[in-house]
Amino acid sequence: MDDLMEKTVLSENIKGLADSLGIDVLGFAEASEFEGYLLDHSQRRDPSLSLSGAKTIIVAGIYIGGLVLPSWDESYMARASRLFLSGFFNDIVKPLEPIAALLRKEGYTALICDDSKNKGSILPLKLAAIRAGLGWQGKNTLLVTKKYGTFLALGGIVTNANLEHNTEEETNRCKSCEKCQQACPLSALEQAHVLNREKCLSYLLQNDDFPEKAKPVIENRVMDCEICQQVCPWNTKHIERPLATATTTSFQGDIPAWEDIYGLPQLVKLTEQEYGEALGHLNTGIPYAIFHRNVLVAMERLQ
Ligand code: B12
Repeated sequence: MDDLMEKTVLSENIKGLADSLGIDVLGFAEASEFEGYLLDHSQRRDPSLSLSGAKTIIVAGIYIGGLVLPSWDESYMARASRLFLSGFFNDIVKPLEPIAALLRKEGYTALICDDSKNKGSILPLKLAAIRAGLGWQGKNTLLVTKKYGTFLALGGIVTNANLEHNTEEETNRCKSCEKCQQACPLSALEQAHVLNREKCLSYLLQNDDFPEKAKPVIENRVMDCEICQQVCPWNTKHIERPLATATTTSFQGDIPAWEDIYGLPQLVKLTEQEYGEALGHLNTGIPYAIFHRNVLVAMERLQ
């Protein structure tokens, strides 16, 4: 097989495999552009993610729009983001393993971006997704797609296989809309497309210092904030009527159990060990002390 043919066949095989794995979107970005970025071995970067010799970044997205806790608008229920509930908090790993295995079987390298294991080894997935043609960057900084809005968890594989790279990026369709910027209660998006993370509630909920001024806006959120996604017009249809996809369907089977766990009175009683048993499979890396602190803050308004 000549090189061109091999590239087409392998690209198609990967897309077919992704479909069968329940991956909702997949694209190929040229790797060279990311090289300087990833070879910067500052404290935040992991040398094992070095892009030397890499030709493609495969970017995958899994729709998480249907992952909503039942009755989370009730005061006693905790609220957590779709991303938190999805199990792909840092990035998608498990569903990408068969694709990495296929690449390796064909003699190529394949490194799955796994920030939960390699703390700080960051492949900029939103940018890679845009280069791979999956969507555009919203003013809330997130990847927005016509079909799934912002409700996609992303993951990536760095490989030396030369696949069919996307050449045309999506048009940015945010136009003059500033709803996400206006809705953020802590003004974390004052500048469009730039997140001031010290002001982002999702960030504050993951860190040691929780400022007093953030308390009135936490409401029943114990993990992550979705305000800038809830107001996004591209998400309206998903909030009203989420699509049924492989991930949504498999999650829905578990809902009664989730409802038992996610009441604030139940959450506050979890010991560190029980927290690991109940929520460890979500693989968020959020320490128990921080989770427990969030539950206590969320409960302050119930008193
Ligand atoms: C750490 C992290 C956070 C942190 C800090 C984010 C930050 N910007 O500092 C916090 C906790 C705040 C956070 C919050 C959220 N996150 Co987050 N986060 C990540 C994670 C793990 C790493 C991102 C990161 O720190 N990057 C470093 C920053 C600085 O990089 P960056 O924003 O991509 O920008 C850099 C590049 O663009 C680069 N760059 C700029 N120009 C160029 C040009 C070239 C050529 C190159 C190579 C690079 C480059 O420079 C920038 C600065 O270094 C990613 C997963 C991943 N691997 O990407 C998820 C991720 C970005 N998060 C995600 C989500 C969903 C969220 C939340 C919405 C959570 C929620 N509530 O559901 C909120 C977002 C709020 C918001 N409006 O952004 C999703 C995004 C999905 C999507 N549709 O876009 C991701 C991809 C995780 C996932 N599993 O899907 N997150």
